[in-house]
Amino acid sequence: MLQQKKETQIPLTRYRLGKPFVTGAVALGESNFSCETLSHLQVFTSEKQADGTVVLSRTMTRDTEIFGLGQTMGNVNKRGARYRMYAIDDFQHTPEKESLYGSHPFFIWKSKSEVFGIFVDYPGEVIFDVGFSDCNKLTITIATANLDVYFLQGSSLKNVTKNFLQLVGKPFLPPRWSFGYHQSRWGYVTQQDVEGIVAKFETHQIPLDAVYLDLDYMDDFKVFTISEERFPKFKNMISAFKTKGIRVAPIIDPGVKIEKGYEVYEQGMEQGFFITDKEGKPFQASVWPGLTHFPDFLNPKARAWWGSKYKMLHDMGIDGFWNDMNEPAIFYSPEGLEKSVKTLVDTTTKDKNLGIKFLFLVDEIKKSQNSRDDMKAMYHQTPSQGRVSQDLVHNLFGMKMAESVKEGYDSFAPDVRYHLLSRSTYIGQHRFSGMWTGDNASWWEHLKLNIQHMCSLGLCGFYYAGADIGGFSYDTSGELLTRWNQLAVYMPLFRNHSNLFCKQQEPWAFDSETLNHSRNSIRFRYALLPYLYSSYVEALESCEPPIRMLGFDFEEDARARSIEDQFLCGSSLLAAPIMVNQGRGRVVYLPQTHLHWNVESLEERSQLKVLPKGDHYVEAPLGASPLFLRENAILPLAEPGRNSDSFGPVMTVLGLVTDVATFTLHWDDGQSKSLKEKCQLKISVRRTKDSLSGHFETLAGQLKTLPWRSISFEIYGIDGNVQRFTKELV
Ligand code: MIG
Repeated sequence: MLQQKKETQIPLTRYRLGKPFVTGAVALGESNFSCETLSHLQVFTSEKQADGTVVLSRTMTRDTEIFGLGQTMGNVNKRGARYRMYAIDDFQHTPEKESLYGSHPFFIWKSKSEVFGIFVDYPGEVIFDVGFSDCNKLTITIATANLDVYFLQGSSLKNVTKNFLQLVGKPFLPPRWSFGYHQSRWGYVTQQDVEGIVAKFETHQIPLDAVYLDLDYMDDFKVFTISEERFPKFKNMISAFKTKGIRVAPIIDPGVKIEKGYEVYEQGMEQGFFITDKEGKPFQASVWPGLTHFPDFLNPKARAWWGSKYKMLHDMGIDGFWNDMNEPAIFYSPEGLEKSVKTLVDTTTKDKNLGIKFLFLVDEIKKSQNSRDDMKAMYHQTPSQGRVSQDLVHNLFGMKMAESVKEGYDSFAPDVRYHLLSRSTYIGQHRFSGMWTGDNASWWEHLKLNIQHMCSLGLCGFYYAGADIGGFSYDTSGELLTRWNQLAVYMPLFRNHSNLFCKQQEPWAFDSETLNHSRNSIRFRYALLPYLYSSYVEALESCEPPIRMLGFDFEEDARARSIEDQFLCGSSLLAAPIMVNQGRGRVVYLPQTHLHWNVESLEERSQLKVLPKGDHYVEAPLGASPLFLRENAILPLAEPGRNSDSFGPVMTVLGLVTDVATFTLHWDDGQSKSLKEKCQLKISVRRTKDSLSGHFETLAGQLKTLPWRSISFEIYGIDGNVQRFTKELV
């Protein structure tokens, strides 16, 4: 079924095999690219296997690097390992894990002679063997003969990424408060707990934008209910917080408790909105509330119904949510558990002397958790292909759940920007949802993973993302928290979260030194907020991820492309945080001249030094984190207040300028989609042989809507000397 060649605007081609499921990943209309059959794909050999799978393969040259694949373990350069796209709730993010919560089957092939992108749009299992089994071979195994493969031609990483975002759409813009500091913990059980936490931020004079509610705010884990016992004045709490500029984000779990009289259950049953089993009866499995049914987010009517449920929370003043357990996560299905128990009983009855068999039995019960058999036993009702097994569209569950929020808001609050984190994600979901990286651990290794995840996710379109600061599982130390805060100040999502079973990890939960370091980092975050927010807004246009690997900007520099423990934040900053216990310094590679600031606190800016391109050992005592500002770039720094709505009147502009540097500040009311009170201020600094000057120009809107009244320039020259001068804005 060869289609005729179309006038392509973007250098990309879709190669189709069979009748693929429409995932919704692609946002661009077909008329904008050419379409061919898979057999025409030239860069990869495609082969249909006897078992119905399709294998794409290609030999990698010695210099081939592979980037992308989103939320997977290991390096930013994905070569040398295997990855499996099949969303799973696995909280042990150890190096050998091939699947995590998200599925992002997009990568960029980069070698001396070629740069191109490949997106395998298939929502079931896809395995990428990137030089793992054969070190020179990239093999993609797709569990179907119905799929779309998009080939994106390009000339650079930047260019391929940009084209990819034309195809799958631009990321969403969350509200401004999404860029503030967020405190969370599974374990703020009562209203008093939550109020106590918020009060502590005031006592310790630490800015705060949001606090999260985990499972315990619900009545008996019933989604879209609120426990009157534990949160007797829920609504009052929300509005009291809101007057202080603090938002609340409750967790939303998809499992609906099977309970007569419970509204969500009754409505779902009445209208047939739940996922069904083989016989067509609602599928049952156990999650937090015990036995539950799962909404069928692939059915548009069910999705609309679920989306409308968020209105109850919106009406109370809540516009932030985190959709959890949406891989979907399953503790067990009665059938699955029965099978495991039977094996246990049978084996132990027959054999009283187990020996090595015991080791298999230890894992037997675990087999019923998140089992593939259960996914195969679940059925969606889809508009395009009727009844479809969950297993075949598995990776869409989280995306379609998030889409329900988007559709809900479109209908009941169309101009409101919501804050949304989703645990499970698929390509394209970034158009209407953010994400967090799930249950990491309080391990030093997960600091580096945080960077690697963010760099890989950015290439796949996920700009609004972040990891649990301090680590979700296990006890964290004050030092680990300090270093994590120093790293995460640059990430769009800046949230401290931990689980019920570990030590508390709020800024004050350790010693006074940790408290001071945390306060410094969080205040520094607020100083950066106008920069981060503006960079995010710019990124939506430029398609340059707000957090990216060095190789993205310095593509011709092989050394830069190999760096896994430094990253770029926006167009001005390079961060090289300390990521080892007791580390008091590190080697940093600079791909060009930078101004080095060992950030201790916002106010401490006396030791800044100009460093040339190359390797440097920089010291960083526990309270300090190495930051680098590019030559001919400037960094706006605000005076932090209580939250993302309160800043002091002076904006400092720090820079290393040898020629010209500009930065455009983007600001608006922070909450409307229509960007009310939008203002764009272009700030520039110019150095000539005998003068240095600062300028500003309003590109859009009115200066009076900005919180700033003057700009205080602090500009370094290549000789390391600084000049300071101030300009009034109004
Ligand atoms: O199985 O709601 O990733 O952030 O605190 C644990 C309790 C369920 C997993 C989420 C985590 C959340 C936790 N949830």
